[in-house]
Amino acid sequence: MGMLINGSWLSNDDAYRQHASGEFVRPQSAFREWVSPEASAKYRAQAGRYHLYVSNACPWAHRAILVRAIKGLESVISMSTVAPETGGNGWSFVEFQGGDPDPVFQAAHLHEIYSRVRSDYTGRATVPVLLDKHTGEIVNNESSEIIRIMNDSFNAFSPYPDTNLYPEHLRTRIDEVNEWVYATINNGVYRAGFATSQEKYEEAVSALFLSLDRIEQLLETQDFLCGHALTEADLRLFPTLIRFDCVYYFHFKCNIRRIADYPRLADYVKRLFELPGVGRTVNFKHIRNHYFRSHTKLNPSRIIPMGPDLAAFSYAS
Ligand SMILES: N[C@@H](CCC(=O)N[C@@H](CS)C(=O)NCC(=O)O)C(=O)O
Repeated sequence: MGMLINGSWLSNDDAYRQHASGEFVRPQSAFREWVSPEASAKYRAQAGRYHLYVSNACPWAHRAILVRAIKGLESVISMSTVAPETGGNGWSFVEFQGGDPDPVFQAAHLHEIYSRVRSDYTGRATVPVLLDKHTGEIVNNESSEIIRIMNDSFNAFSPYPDTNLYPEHLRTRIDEVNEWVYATINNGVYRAGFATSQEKYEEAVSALFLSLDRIEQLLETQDFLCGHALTEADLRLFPTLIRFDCVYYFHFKCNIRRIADYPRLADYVKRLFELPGVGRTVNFKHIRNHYFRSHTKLNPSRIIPMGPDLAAFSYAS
């Protein structure tokens, strides 16, 4: 995939990705500024000022795509998607099929935007990215924060200002759920898939299925992860669940059970999929293309499996 070292692109970054124990460890995101509704803020919430770079394949970017849709911010925050496949240049706008051209800098690859914004940047060129078109700066590249920015700071422009995905009275509960869902499910599937030791793989898969079992049980008495209302906790879980049976089960060897084997979880995914605006955020073509054609160590033939049948997740466009 490659990464930036002091502003220069290194296309083979194996030495930086491998961890001696065989464990996959996700690096921290580097850009952590905030957009605020305050008139005096450096990054003030304004319609048309910010751009979101996403990949339709990426579960972290999917969180941002979902919150943008649910808050009705499509005409307020512009968005473009990178091509689903990645190669030695990482995420690209032009190299592979299926991406949008970069509407802001006309860059060919996402890493060019990172090094342009910070000329000595060392780290990965990840999606999602929230960019300020006025200053040309990256405001934030951490999905868990980008979704809070969109939930809180753009209410003056949102047709749904009362939709609050992180309400005060549920914060402790949401934070607590997010913590174990992130560690064992969102990042857990990657810890399983990218483990290079049997022990670390088994650790990740065991924790993953304990958490899925736990959610199956939770859903016996409640409709959503934190009770009877939709919160950001559900929108952080959904991107992993919708990719599970078609990618993670097989590609990341998370194959103890499918989501389809859990009656309540399966129903929960379908209910979330059918919420207004959600179905059209799911792009199985990009999802399959990305994982099966980009991770050549896991799938050297780059053949995309035909199954499973995803007819249940079609939507009227
Ligand atoms: N913590 C980040 C993680 C983002 C992330 O890892 N995105 C992946 C795509 S699924 C990426 O762009 N990876 C490129 C790389 O690691 O070089 C977030 O939640 O926003």
